[in-house]
Amino acid sequence: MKKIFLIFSLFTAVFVDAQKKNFAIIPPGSSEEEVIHIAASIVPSPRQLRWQKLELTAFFHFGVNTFTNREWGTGKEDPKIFNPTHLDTNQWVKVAKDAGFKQVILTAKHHDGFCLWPSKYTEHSVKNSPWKNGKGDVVREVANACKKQNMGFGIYLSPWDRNSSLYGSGKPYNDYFVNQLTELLTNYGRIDEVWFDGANGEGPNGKKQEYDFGRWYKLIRKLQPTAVIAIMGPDLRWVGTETGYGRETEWSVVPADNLDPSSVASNSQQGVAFKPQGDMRGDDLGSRDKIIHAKGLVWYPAETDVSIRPGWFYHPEENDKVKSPEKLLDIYFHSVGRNSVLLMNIPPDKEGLINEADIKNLKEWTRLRENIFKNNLAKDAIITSSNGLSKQTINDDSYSTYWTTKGKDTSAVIELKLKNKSTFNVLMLQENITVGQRIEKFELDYWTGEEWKKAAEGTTVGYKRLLQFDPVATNKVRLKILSSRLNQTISEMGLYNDTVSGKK
Ligand code: FUL
Repeated sequence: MKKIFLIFSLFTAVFVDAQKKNFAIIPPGSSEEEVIHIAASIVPSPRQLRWQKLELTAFFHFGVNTFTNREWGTGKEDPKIFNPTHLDTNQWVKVAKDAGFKQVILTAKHHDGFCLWPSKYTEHSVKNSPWKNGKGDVVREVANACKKQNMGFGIYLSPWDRNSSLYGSGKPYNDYFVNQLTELLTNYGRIDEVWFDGANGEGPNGKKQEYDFGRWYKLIRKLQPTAVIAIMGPDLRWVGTETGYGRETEWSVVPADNLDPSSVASNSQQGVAFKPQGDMRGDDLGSRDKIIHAKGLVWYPAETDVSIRPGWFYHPEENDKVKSPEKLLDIYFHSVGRNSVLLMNIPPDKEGLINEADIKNLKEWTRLRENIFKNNLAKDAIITSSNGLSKQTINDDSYSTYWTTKGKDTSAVIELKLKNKSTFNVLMLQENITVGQRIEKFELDYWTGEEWKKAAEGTTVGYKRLLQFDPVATNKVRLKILSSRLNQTISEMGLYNDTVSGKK
């Protein structure tokens, strides 16, 4: 009997797992409640989940602009200007790793069309530069440094190419782009992220280039199936600003009305059934109001990009304008702490090194973060919950174990009796997104000795939510989950004392 039960459970687990998808087409005539339940059951694809857990990724903008002191090159640069004197990609990757970044993305080709690798398909590249007598390959050096230091590696390949005479010609340019993409996806080992930005200028013939995104996505899925495709891609969306600040209410499930059933059937194995559409910059992309009339829904999480300096490329006159450690900390709270991954740009200088000014601020930022988050005051708390299961897992330091409630319970109270009376001003919450993103409204209360008082309140949680509030001193708190789309999960909960930021 036990055996039969086990086989049945395994079958159900596999069956239920097979149902878990990162998109859904809403059956016509679905009730509001049915739509909300479908939304709550959409989960990230394995590649999206891996990416979300990175939390911090770094951008390296480097190329001819580094030498011309521009932000956007014209494509008419002489390749001979590219000549870093002390290029050391191990230093770049080490600086990023020491600051807690888990992956880096290199601008293999920016809008100027200059390739940091010796592409066979253009003369506008490192092969015609004096650097290493034209025998160098920056893409290879960064890829190797990442392998050596166990870091993820991604490429930025600008669709807009101001150098190529084919730009604006339609298919011939798309062929050229596919050739370059193929070089990058086949010659450098594992690629973890491919970043396409949206800039699309005029070609030399005055025509606009129509990008064949569908063809590019299929190529990436074929050659690098574990890579996420970002921004102008189906896996990650741009948060909508370049400030480093994400949305207060950040849903990873958003409407996708262009999910067409026939392309879902033929393309979903490759994960390219969804093509981004519309403006994703509003304040609210995924609330009930936004999704109840959707024809389709998709897991499409936000990536928050920002530069540590005013520009994306290195400019010597900005050495004293590197963002301060306190500013970087504020950005961390409002990006990683708002259900997003932070992609921070740290541009190498003309020598081919990360500048001391950036290193100094990154080091201090890292020290501040470590100081705040090393001591979880909820660690040894005694936990009780009104209606929850596995409550002891919310402070066990393991993301995969989680507290949850039964099917229809969409509100709950979790009480924590702390080991000692403590002072804190930061709450950290994590939902287990392998189950879905569900929490819509929560509140943190603390016990004054006589009564419960509200310390903070929030809306979405998602992979990670950090909330800052006025310091409270107490030995008892309660987390009230006031509204959720289905039974909610909490993987981890933390309470911390931040003496740097103050109230936000
Ligand atoms: C934008 C580009 O135009 C900027 O130069 C930079 O690369 C940024 C990350 O994306 O679209």
